Amino acid sequence: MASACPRPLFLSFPKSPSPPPAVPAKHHPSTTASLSVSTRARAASSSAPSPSPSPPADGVGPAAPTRGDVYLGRQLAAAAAAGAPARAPEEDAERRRRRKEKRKALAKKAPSGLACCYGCGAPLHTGEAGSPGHVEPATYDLKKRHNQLKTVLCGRCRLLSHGHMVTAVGGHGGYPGGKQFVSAEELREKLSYLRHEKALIVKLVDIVDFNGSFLARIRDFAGANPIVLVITKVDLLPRDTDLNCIGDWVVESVVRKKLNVLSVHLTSSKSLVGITGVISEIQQEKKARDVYILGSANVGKSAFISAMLKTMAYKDPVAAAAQKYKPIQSAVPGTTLGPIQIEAFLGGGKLYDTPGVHLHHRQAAVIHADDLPSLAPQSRLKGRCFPTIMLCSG
Ligand SMILES: Nc1nc2c(ncn2[C@@H]2O[C@H](COP(=O)(O)OP(=O)(O)O)[C@@H](O)[C@H]2O)c(=O)[nH]1
Ligand SMILES: [Mg+2]
Repeated sequence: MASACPRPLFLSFPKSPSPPPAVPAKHHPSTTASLSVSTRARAASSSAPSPSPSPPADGVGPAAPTRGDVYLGRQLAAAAAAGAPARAPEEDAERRRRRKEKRKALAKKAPSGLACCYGCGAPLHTGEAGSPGHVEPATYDLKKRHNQLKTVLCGRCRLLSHGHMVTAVGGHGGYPGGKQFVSAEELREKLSYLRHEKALIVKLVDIVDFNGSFLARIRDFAGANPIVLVITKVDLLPRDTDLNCIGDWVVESVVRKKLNVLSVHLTSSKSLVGITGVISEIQQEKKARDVYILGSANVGKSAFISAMLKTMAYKDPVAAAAQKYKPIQSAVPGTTLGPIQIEAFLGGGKLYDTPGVHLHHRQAAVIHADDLPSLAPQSRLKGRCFPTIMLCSG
């Protein structure tokens, strides 16, 4: 598949409805089909079984309807014609339940008026010192007076930006060590509104730990929204790696995992490889929707946003301005604690950095935060070939 593509680092899925490994979400063939079926079904239900068609009033014989029957029949027919509730009560209850669930999920989206730290997305406060979002009262008051709360970095983010490892997320999928202010489950909940939004999802996967960081149940977060798959940190692959082969392998893996994506990109936020390709794909597919960068913790979401803004800043003054207040990136997972809205596009739609999803099987869940930076690869990995021992029978 990769060899058929014009660009080596951008693997687009076939946009035909033939039995492709992954069907382009923008065509949504299955969605369209089900929509037309349900429309037809509704039309049929409103027209067809008009309740007890009234027999001719001038019928004769013993089976002739009484005047009362005729009256009742007419009343029912009139009610059906006026669009009286044709749905079963269970169907109504189900609809109501779904609408309530959607309203509840959307309420979890942080209100736009709430001031959050631009580094981690935690709401700003002057309460418990050391907790995410904490700011000195004097600074808070001054910035609030000048309407500049959007430019405030919380105390924890200041430490993180100077290389300190400050943990904040605990529990199942979080990691041990330090004070844990938020649980991994609470962070996951913060993303639950997303499946009800109309958005373009950019899903990030770390090439150094592809299966571990893949975030298997992405549709739980993304709903039916289209997904662009971005593989990060390719600068860490051994020097002679054939990226076309890696691309083929990624596409095969995605097909095996039964995930529908628009395209696959191999990128590095450090060397900026492949970033331009993702930007043009996003610009083409976002269609005035918001763009959400999703992925498990530490795959490089905040670094990817920085790389995007840096690349876009050459042409886009809005992206250039957004560069000043970028989300913090750090080797400690759980840096980003709430969706961070970034004004990055000239033509409408916002870019969102999101809290990483913590997975209990990743090394961060068992290794102390202080030891994590020494385990994170800093330079290219070196390939090793081990001799294989052939066992001959007989
Ligand atoms: N070598 C390399 N490191 C990266 C890249 N992207 C991110 N990182 C590092 O991975 C760690 C996690 O990055 P971050 O953006 O904070 O991850 P997030 O939790 O997904 O937002 C940081 O130490 C980054 O410097 C990349 O493309 N190449
Ligand atoms: Mg982050």
